[in-house]
Amino acid sequence: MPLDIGLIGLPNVGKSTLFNALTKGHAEAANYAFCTVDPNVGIVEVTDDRLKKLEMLVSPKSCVGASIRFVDIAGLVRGAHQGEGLGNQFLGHIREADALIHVVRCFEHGEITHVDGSVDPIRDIETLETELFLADLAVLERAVEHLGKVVRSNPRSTQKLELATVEKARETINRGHSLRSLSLTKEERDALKGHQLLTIKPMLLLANMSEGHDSEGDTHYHNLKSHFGEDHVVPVAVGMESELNDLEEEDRQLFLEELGDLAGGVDRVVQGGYKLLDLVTFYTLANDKLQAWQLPRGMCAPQAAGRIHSDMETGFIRAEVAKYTDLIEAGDLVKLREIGQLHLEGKEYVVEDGDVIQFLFKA
Ligand SMILES: Nc1nc2c(ncn2[C@@H]2O[C@H](COP(=O)(O)OP(=O)(O)OP(=O)(O)O)[C@@H](O)[C@H]2O)c(=O)[nH]1
Ligand SMILES: [Mg+2]
Repeated sequence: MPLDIGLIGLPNVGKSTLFNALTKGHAEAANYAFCTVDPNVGIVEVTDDRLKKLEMLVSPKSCVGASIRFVDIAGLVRGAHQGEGLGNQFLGHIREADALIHVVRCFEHGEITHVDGSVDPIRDIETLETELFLADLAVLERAVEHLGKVVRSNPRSTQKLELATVEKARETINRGHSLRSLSLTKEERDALKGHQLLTIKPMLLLANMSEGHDSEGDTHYHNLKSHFGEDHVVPVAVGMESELNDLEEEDRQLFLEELGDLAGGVDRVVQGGYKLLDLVTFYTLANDKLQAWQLPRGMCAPQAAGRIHSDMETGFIRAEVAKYTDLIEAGDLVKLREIGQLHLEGKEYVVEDGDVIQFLFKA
């Protein structure tokens, strides 16, 4: 199951251009609002140096990287939660996303229309966040009403915790805070899962920068960083990044030099997503197939096995774990076993970034 990331933002800010840069695709991107109507979906394999080194070491028959599914939706406008623009119905397309990338226009360009007439990233973020808040509020109001009836008719209902949690969430939104800011127990988090709320999703801000600008000297980017914190904002010259895909190698190098510290934007988006979601990567080698997988940090070996197949989680017996650096140093798994660095781990083992794991499970 790839990681699922939804691209959101006001109309005409560069979401589809970013989608094309990420997926090397050709979704329509043009200078008018609501250019995108049907969502674009693309799956991208994550570039991973460790996977390349492991592949060279073990020469498997096949090698599969971890992947991310990007969904590019229509621009949202003020009133989207009430069905303005195309927004409302399209919010549905990102309800299942694991995380959101909010594309914010920082680039100045007289000919590219801005729906609100000027470039003002902080205002734009507030406009969009308000729509997400109101969309969540509508879902929560309905849930409180429905669950309230269920619990009143059966005071011993198992949905009591769910009602208390949706009430708590509604209160948070009413106080003007996103659900991201709410600290929840695992049970409460599970209780909210089915409601597919939007402001609970981790969100990365992507500052779409003017080309030829060094990011540090850009006032819009600077404001965003000081307002939201450096880790939450990734600067990318989206227009230039999308053009890179169509260039010959020599021109590419020239282009990258011109991009200066903004180069490598697409990789930074992926890295930013991993950091935001606090993911680790682990590797498996089975049936001559080397594969990379993503897992939220802190998860145990059976849950890692569950990423591959649910039967492997339920039937989990133990895991044989090699540390990436040990394996590269030793040269192969047989040698690693000989020197006692292949570790047998049980159900409680917390998977670490870079682990190469073989699972033993009851079929
Ligand atoms: N100068 C400049 N233009 C850009 C940049 N990114 C996108 N554009 C242009 O802005 C216009 C809108 O880009 P899209 O990618 O279609 O925007 P969108 O957010 O998908 O728009 P909707 O689908 O209408 O919501 C296009 O003409 C792009 O070429 C950028 O970084 N710099
Ligand atoms: Mg678009």
